[in-house]
Amino acid sequence: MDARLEAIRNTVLARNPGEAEFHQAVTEVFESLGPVHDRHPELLEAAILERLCEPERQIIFRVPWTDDSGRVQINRGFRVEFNSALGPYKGGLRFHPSVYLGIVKFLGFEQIFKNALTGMPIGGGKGGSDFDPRGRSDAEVMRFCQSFMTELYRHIGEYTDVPAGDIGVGSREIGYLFGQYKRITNRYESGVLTGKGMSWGGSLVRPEATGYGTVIFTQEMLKTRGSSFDGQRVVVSGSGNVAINAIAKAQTLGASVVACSDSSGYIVDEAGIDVALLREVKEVERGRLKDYAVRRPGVSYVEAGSVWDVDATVALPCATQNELDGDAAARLVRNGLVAVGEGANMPSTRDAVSVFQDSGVLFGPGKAANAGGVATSALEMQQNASRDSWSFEHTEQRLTEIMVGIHHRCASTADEYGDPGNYVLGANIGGFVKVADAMLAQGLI
Ligand code: NDP
Ligand code: 2IT
Repeated sequence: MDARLEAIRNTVLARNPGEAEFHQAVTEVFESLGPVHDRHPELLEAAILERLCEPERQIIFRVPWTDDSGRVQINRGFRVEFNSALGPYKGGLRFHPSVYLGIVKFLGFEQIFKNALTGMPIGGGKGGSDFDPRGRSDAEVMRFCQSFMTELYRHIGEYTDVPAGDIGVGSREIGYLFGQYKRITNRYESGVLTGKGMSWGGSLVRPEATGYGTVIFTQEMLKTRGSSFDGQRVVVSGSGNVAINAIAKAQTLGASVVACSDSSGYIVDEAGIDVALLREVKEVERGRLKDYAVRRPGVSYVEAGSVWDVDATVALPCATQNELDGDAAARLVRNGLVAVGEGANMPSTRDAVSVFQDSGVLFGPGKAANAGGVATSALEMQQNASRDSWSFEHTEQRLTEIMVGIHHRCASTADEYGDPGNYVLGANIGGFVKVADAMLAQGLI
């Protein structure tokens, strides 16, 4: 890392002790930015990096609610409003027991660059709670969401901060959150949340967008080697919103998707995953992958274990951060891996990224490859602002153009900085330059 940047990075780490994931995300971005500061020393003068690493505002709040047995439960809520140089803060809410400030900040920090890469007018933010929705009734989830919004509503708004879903937050949770926002404010402010239901302001393609976009980005990478998804053997981690839609899209492009996982284990389905059955088990019944294996002949279920033990030519990690380490990366590479598209945020450890890059595997980092979700959220905001709704075909076309555009921006930036094919460098510099320009133009704020 450039010595000037390393000094700033060390100060950021010291100012934010114990936030390992935030440290990791900052370090990875800083490792790419030396050459930009050689060309633009004025960025150092204006302390752009120090400002970028300090969120504009961080909100931490108590979320009290009662469970079905009448017991009082207390969770912690977060919203980190990281950077508004390009537009209102935009980013999802994560409900998972592992959530703490370090995870919300890593996600919010990544979101700044991702959102810049989309070319849409959106700043970066993220939020969530350590609430675990697993095993909770609908009524409990609703009471939790209502309590969460009872604090959050004063901080968000169409022109201020626009949350959406992430792990543990899908259309059900967005519905309860929106209902409570409307009730407290007495405003039908569609653009305050994205990922809404289709009959009340949502956008077609938003549910599919992250998974579809990840596959479109990966297909663009494959094209640079004269290849495509057709005939690839694909392994996907996770079996939530991003994973299921990545599986569906990869299959329509001719790939054979043979494995996916949840936090309990993974399935191997050599005949190709049956997406309709997977949706039934995971989305309708909110069940476990084990149930899929029970219902479909010829499928094996491996309890615990790592889905990355299954050979693949294309890997799409779509579950969570740091789920794919250096050893798993080396094993995949030895067994014929050609490309990785990150549907999740920071799923590959720094060791894994090095293994992929050193061995010439096409590697699409999350902040580029999974930007289709937030980009389609911005399309939802556009439709809400004009009180319009677009067709599936039109919206999917827009998503495709945006993903092809992000790929182009990453590839051409990597070329410009003398490291062709390095999408990590391209994404970090491409996103950073846009945000830094806007911050310089807007003065010291
Ligand atoms: P979902 O909640 O729909 O699904 C998450 C999936 O990942 C589940 O299969 C879950 O398994 C698994 N998972 C979650 N946490 C862990 C863990 N700690 N260990 C192992 N498996 C885990 O979330 P999404 O599909 O929306 O999100 C997946 C990833 O994609 C996240 O990294 C998210 O930040 C990222 N992302 C999401 C976007 C979106 O639009 N939703 C946009 C861009 C990125 P289980 O059910 O067992 O918990
Ligand atoms: O990580 C992400 O980009 C998301 N969870 C989606 C954010 C959004 O505002 O749609």
